[in-house]
Amino acid sequence: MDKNRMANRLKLKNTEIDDPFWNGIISTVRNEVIPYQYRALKDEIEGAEKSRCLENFKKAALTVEKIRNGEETPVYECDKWFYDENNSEKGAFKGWVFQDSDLYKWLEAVSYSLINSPDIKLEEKADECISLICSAQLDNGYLDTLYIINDREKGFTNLRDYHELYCFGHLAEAAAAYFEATKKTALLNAACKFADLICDTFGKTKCLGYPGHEIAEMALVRLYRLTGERKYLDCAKFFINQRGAKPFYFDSERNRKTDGKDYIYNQAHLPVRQQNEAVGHAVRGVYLYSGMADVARETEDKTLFDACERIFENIEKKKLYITGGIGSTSDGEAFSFDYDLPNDLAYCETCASIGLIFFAERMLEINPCSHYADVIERALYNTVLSGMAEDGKSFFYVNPLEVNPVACELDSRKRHVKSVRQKWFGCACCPPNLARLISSIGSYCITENENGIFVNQYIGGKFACKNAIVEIKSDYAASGKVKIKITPKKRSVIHLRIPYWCERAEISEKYRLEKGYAVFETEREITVDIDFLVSPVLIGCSNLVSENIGKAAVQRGPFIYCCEEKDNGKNLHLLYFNEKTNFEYKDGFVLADGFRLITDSEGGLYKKYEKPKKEKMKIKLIPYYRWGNRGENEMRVYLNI
Ligand code: FUB
Ligand code: ZN
Repeated sequence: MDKNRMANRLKLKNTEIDDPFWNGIISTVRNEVIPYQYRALKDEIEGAEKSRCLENFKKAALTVEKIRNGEETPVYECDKWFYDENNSEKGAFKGWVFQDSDLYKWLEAVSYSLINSPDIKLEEKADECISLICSAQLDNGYLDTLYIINDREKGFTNLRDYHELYCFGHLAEAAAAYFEATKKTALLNAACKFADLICDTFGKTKCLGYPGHEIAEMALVRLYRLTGERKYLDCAKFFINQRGAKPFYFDSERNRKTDGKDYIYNQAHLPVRQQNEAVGHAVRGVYLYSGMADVARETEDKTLFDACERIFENIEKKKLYITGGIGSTSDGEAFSFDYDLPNDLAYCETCASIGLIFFAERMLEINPCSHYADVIERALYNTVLSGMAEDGKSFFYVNPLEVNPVACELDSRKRHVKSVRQKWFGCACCPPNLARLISSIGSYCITENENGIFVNQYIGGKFACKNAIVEIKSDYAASGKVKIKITPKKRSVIHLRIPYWCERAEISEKYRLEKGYAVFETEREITVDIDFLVSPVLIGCSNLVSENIGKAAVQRGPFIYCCEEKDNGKNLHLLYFNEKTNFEYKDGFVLADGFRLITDSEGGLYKKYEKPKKEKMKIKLIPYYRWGNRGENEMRVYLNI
């Protein structure tokens, strides 16, 4: 860990995005997704699964009022992950145990949106929600509507499953963001009060537990950075160091003794410094690894950082889909074994790719190397964007690379795969996560340190770094052309990422190559013209991925392409690329030379082998993130070759 090389992302308020590709997406999130999610939280969307989120906060606020008035409050069971009319009483908590986090994520997205686009009405709505949240907090700082409504005695008794530390993490993230956006302190005070209680509850001589679903670790570091309260960092470190310690805490809290294998799901099977591989529930994993990277940086803990590097390498080299998706199996929404990357059964939760971006961004800041930013780009332009419809009104939770609507309906192994985006989900973790990432995308473009700046994502806009103003005019998404004006305040080393897909880059300034960046120094204002020559290419996959032998995909710039039934007819498995294909690029589509096998069902299911008959065709491909916007149909990323 070289402190001199470490860099920081810019604060969102110092960035102003203006980009032909991203403007539309950001305004869809601001004008459609954020208001839509507010209505979803209030259960106002017809035909969508109920959220019950605000309803729970109201019930909790009422309970708190009763407690303060010395009135009796009912006790309900706290023994499930999900509560509805059928399995719980009327006055009890409803929804998933982590339902509170949806409101926190919405508030975080709102905060980022307010930073770049002030909106008094939206801020008023957020303030109302915040005052509701504050009125649902117990006097000792505890804040989780499930336990406040159902049974306060049970708080912190099922850390493995029931998510109160996860909800705290999202509360803290939202609180820090809302403070940064508005300087208002109500939510931050609530988060700190809960954080103080957590610090008083957990520790070497106190409760030895840690979160079953990680995020509190990185949230505590964020609170520490904002408030300077050292105990928040110490608590994050404690949680990380306790994971996998024996006796397993998750055993102790349920009075049993196991070999800990089950805790792979929670990344708690081994102490984190002994972990070499990304395992278990994918979102949990990348949130933990992000927290580990934060703590490693703040405490200069090399062994912890080494574990982060090993795990990142394992993901990047063996567990990452071409689309930037992670988590190959629906069994536990989890990472699978190395090179197990099925296309049709893939889980690839939108949240998992978002979490991967958090992890990669932290690694990039600690050790600026372009491959971290490459992973961010891969996840962002493909799986993350695919999580939302172009109109911002429906969402994917699971992002497979191959879909046949009939199979989704009839094959129970594919029940998790939806062939059209959904209006909302009872378990609605992904849409608000997507909203908070897209609304804060400005802070993922550039990192800086004392010596210079690193341009990591070529998104257009104006960026006020400490030692330079950087203005980017970008047509990166469409043509790979970018113009960057840099006005330094002192001599600065400029690093421009050469994207992983770029075979030939033309950069108007003379540069040397260093860790994947084109590097040069300047002390005067300069304008650099960049042309990352973009053309469609066929991409092969390691033959250790058994699924993709004899197959290829198409990539153009940062986008992975896919083939849809709408453009190519049914039975996409019959299509072959011509390996010597020419490509045409027209109106956002790529056209490739290929063949279609002529269907041969007449002779029955089995017959003497004959060379298959093919007919030539032009295969039409659309960027993966845009699939499923024209009705239900088959889709494939990899085709035969
Ligand atoms: O458990 C909370 C969230 O719900 C997870 O992060 C998602 O994977 C979904 O299971
Ligand atoms: Zn999710």
